[in-house]
Amino acid sequence: MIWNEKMECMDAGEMKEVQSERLRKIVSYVYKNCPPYKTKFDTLGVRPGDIKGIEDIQKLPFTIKDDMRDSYPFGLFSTPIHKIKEIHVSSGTTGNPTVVGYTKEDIKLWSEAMARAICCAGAEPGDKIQIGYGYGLFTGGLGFHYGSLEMGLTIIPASSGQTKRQLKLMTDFKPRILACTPSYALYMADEAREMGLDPRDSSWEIGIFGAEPWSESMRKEIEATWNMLATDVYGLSEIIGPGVAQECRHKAGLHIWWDVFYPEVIHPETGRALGEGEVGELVITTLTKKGIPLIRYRTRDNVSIIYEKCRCGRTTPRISKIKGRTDDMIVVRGINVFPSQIEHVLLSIEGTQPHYQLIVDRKAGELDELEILVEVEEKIFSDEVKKMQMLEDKIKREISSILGIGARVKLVEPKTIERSEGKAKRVIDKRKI
Ligand code: DLL
Repeated sequence: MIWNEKMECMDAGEMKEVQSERLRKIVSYVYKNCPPYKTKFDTLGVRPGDIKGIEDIQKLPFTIKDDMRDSYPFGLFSTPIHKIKEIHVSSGTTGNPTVVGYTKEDIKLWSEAMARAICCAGAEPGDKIQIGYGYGLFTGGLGFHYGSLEMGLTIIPASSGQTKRQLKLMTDFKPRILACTPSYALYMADEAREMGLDPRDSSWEIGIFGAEPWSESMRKEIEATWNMLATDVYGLSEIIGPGVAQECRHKAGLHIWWDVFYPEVIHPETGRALGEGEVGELVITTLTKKGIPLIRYRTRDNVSIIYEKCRCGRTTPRISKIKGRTDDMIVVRGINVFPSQIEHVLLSIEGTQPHYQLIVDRKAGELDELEILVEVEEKIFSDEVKKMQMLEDKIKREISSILGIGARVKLVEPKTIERSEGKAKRVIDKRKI
C-alpha cells in the first residue's frame, strides 16, 4: 500500500512544478519572517524574486548546524513562539543543543511523512506497532507515534529501555511492527535468549530501524535473528525528525519525500552539486515547514542518490543507506575511518558480534593509535588462546587491507561493551587535539 499515491508516484515533470511553487513560497516566507535568513540572502545579493523555479535553489545560501546553535534557542524560528506547539531538542556533543519547534501544521506534516514511511515499510492499517524509540525531547518516539496514529495503527508506546518489559509486551500483545534503533534490536535478542525465548518465534514481522548508521551485514544479522524484514528509516531533528526517507520492501535505497524535503547531494568541501550515484553530503530544503523552515540544510550525512522509478511504483528519488557522518568520521593517521567500515569487516568474520567500539588515542609526540574492542561469541571466548589469537590476527589483517592502517584488536567477552537503548556509542576519541 502507498500512503499518498499522488505525491509518492507523481511524474518528475509535474513534481518539478509542485517543488518550484513551494520553493518560491518558502523563500519569500523566510525572507520576511526570519531575520538571520534575510541577512544571509542580502549578503549574497539574492532576492526572493530571483527564485523562479526549483533549479534556482543553487543560488541560495546553505544553512549549517552552527546557524541554529548561534541563534539558540529560537532565533532561527520563522513563527512567533506562541504559534509553536511542540519543541524538540537534539543533543550534540559540544556547545548548545539544537532546538526545533513545530507549529500545528508542522505536526500534521510530520504525521503525514511518518505515515508514508511506516506504510512504505509494509505496515497496514490495523497492525500493531511497538515503538521502542525514546519518547521525550528526542524525536524518535513521538514521530513514530504521530505517524502511526495518522495511519490507523494500534500503538504500543513502549519507549526505549526496560528490555524485559519490551519482550513481554511483544509476547503478550503480538505486535507485527517493531520500531527502534538497530543496535537495540540486537541487544533485545540477547536478552530474549536469556529469558528462554527464541527470537525467531517473535511476532515482529517488520522492523523500522534508524537513528544511527548500520551496515547491510547488520541488516542480515537482525533479519536472521528475529526472522523479520528489517527496513531503514532516516531523519534528523533539524528537518522534522524520523520520516524524511524510508526503504520499501525492495530495500533498494530510501525513498525521500521530495515534495516536502527537497534533496541535493554536494561535494562536502567545494559545495559543488554532485551527479546521480556520486557519494557526497546530503543537503535538504524543507519546502513546506512553517516553524523552523530550513533552506539547503547541510546534514553532514554522506549518501548517494538515484532518480529511477522503484519496483514498488514510487517515483521519489532514493538515497543510499547513510554511509556515515562527516563528523562521525575519525581521522586516524590521516586516514578517514567510518565506524560502518569496521562493522562491515566484523560481520563478515565468523565468531564476532556486531558489538564493537573504536578507541583512538595519541600519546605525546606519537602517532594516533586505533584500538578496536570486539565482542566475540561465548564459545570462542572460552576456546583455546591459540584460536583467539588466530581470530584477532584475521580481524587485524582484514581491517588493515580495507582501511590501509593497522589497528590493535582486542577480543572481549560477550556483553562487555556498554549497550545503549538508543543510539550506540561506537567511537571514543581520547585525543586532545
Ligand atoms: O535520529 C531522528 C530519527 C529517529 C531517525 C528515529 C530515525 C529513527 P537526530 O537525533 O537529530 O534525529 O539525529 C539525526 O542521526 O543526521 C544521521 O547522522 C543519524 N541517522 C538518523 N537516521 C539514520 C539512519 C534522529 N537510518 C542523525 N542511518 C542524522 C544512519 C541515521 N544514520
